[in-house]
Amino acid sequence: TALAADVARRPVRKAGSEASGTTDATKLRQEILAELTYSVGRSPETASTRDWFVATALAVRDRIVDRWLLEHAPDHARPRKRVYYLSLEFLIGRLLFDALHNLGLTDAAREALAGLGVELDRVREAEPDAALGNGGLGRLAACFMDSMASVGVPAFGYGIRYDHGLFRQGMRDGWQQEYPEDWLSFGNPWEFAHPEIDYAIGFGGYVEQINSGGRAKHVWRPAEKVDAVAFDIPVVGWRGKHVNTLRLWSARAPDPLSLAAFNRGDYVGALADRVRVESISKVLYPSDETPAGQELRLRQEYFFASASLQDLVRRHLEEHGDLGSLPDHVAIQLNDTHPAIAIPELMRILIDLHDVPWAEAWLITVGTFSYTNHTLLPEALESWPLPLMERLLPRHMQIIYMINALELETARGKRPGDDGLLSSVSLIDENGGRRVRMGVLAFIGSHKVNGVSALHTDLMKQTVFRDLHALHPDRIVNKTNGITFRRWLAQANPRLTKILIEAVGPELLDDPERLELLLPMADDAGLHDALLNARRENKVALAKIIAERNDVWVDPDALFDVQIKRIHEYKRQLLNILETVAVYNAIRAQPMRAWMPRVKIFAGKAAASYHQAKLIIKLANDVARIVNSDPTVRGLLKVAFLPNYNVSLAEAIIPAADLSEQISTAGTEASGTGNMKLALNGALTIGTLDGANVEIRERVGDDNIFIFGLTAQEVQARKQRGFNAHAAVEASPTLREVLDSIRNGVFSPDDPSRYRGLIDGLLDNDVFLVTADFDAYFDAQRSVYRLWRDKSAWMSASVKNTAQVGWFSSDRTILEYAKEIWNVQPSSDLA
Ligand code: B1H
Repeated sequence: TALAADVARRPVRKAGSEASGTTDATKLRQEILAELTYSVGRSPETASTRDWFVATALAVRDRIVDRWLLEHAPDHARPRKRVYYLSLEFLIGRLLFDALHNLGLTDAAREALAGLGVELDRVREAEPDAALGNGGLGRLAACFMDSMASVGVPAFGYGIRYDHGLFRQGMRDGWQQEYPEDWLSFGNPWEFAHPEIDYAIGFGGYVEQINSGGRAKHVWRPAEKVDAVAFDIPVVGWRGKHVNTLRLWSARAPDPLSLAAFNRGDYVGALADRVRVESISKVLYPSDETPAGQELRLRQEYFFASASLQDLVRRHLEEHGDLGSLPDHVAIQLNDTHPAIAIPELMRILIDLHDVPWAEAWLITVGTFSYTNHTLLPEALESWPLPLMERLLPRHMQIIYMINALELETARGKRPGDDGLLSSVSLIDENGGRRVRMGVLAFIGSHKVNGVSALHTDLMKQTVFRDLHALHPDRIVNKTNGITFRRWLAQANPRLTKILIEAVGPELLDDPERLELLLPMADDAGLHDALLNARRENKVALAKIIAERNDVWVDPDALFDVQIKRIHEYKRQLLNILETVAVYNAIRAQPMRAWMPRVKIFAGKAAASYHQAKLIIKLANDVARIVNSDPTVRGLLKVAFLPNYNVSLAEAIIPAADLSEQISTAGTEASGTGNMKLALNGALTIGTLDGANVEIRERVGDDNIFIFGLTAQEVQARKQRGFNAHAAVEASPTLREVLDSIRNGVFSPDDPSRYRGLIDGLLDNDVFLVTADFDAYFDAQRSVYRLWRDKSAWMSASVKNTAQVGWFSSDRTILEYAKEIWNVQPSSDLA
């Protein structure tokens, strides 16, 4: 176009100085064009949507970098205490709207691109969804990065730059198929490669004892070395006030190839070592709540923990000169036990490399580290076999034995003769092959240990860490999870956000607890209408996605009932499917009754090796096929399992949800964060008293949430008594009919015995008490219908949800960590 040609004729590399006086959109347009020309190497006429995305991202990145460099300039005021958030997962998703929104550039970017004939929303979708995480734990790390930059906590996130994130989920005949994910295949415009920032990471070998000036010194002689290379992504906070760094490590072989092998003509062999070494950062373990247990995973954990510690120790020494002051300037947060090997690694660095005596090194270590526990499920508690640890990390194993000996001595002093206590707090698990318990290591190496919801923290004290808690009664604290409202409200749901800002003012964007100002308007018919219209548009958009992906037509006026999360038996998607079948049976029994139209929406991935979870996906799809095509149902009940759940799909589903399914067996879901996102967007929760649901109920009030089922205590008691599913089924004709129909192949006519094992297993050993909670859940769903029928009552409850969950902002969570765990001052407090 003439316009594009005109602007392209005078591109500017840095428009900042030259374009003063022009509007933000004009300036941004010039910057985007300059990037398109000089960085992407394309003209506007030939640029693809992806090219436009890259150009836009680079232009926005430039704006972030200016602030970033300012803050990290060497002559900047004396550095404040920093937080290092160590996590094997950062589920960051797409970043363009994060950056635009936080910089206040969304409208300018829309206008800038429109002037070039390009649509911002299409550009947004050209960005790959960075899935460097499994689920809640990884998404929490991403929300925390946003909040730390927003409240002004100086921080680095440290993780791994996986070449391949969480697998892409496809469906074949309703069965999950895993395909490799390839987010980096077209480059990543947000990152800065720093090949010059690299650290050698050792593995294997042996430990030599040498005599140095009369003192025994240990020298680890690793057999293998891998280089960790830094890639930095700037993380800009709200209103661009502060920029932190997400530093991800990539593995690089010290020797790119074996020339000897190459010269022999062995081309594959020439590269073999490199491929083996670099496999460390190739792929994210898709395990979720079931630790992988493979050697490569342990290598990943040590690789990134060691690189991060070497990096932060170097920075600390440059700034402060001595390691004794480390806890004054550095707080390291361990996101679950996955990075816990950092504890003996810091001890090794202090003792072996800097000659710090043991006792002092231990004080420094405990003063620096803190640990977040995210699960109580026994199968998810990480432990490593001793022989593997001894082979891969011989020096760390010596240090772990020493830590253990000293800890047990202290325990013996406090509780003489209590052998049960000693074996429960020991770092070494002696039952069934000796293993190192990473939870114990993380606990005793930290000054604070936190759970992620009030209930979860209480249960931690009573169960997994009961004895450690008795020995260290001040160590466990609660930090209820949160979510970033910038992404999960403002970006994901602009229609709702607009209404809320009109109602309570734009200050909402700085302080979500202002949402409470909505309360007096909870019954306002005008507000209800506006909200209903916005929600309907969101539902139409989701209906379109469902039509495209599943070839299923759904009615936007039906109740959208959603369960979106990893597929796991404890999360009880099965319970939801059983209720779906019960409704189906009821419709078939009385086809002409006035059934309330409802859409059951499921999405989530199952770990590739988790057969039961994959069978549950298949069941959801089988039920969907039968129900959706049954003419007697007349479309009043629809079921859709949306494939490939990820952050972007969540952003489309959550604003369109009416009902949020949070139905885990009480005591199993540590917190949940999807529950917060859905309630914020006005969905009502149907849920158990589990995780953060408990605190959501406290805030929104019993009348505005559908709570059902056994409590955590009752679950414990039932299990102790020995729960009998047969009796529960006998007592519930509805449930019996449901189980019979599934078991007899009503939903799997092609393979009538497909679900026999599933149903018999449920009757034999109903680990997650699905049958025990069925009737209560079914009744709760009937209460949902009753309320849904009364539109204004429903909307009033919906407003009361949105209004009262502002507290679940991750800004609030981060301020609590800053004050009670890290002892850092956020800059929002300094002003
Ligand atoms: C959570 C995990 C997890 N808890 C092991 N534990 C993993 C465990 O790859 N692994 O080995 C991966 C992930 N993830 C989740 O954390 C909890 O289930 C949620 O309830 C909680 O909201 C979330 C954030 O705290």
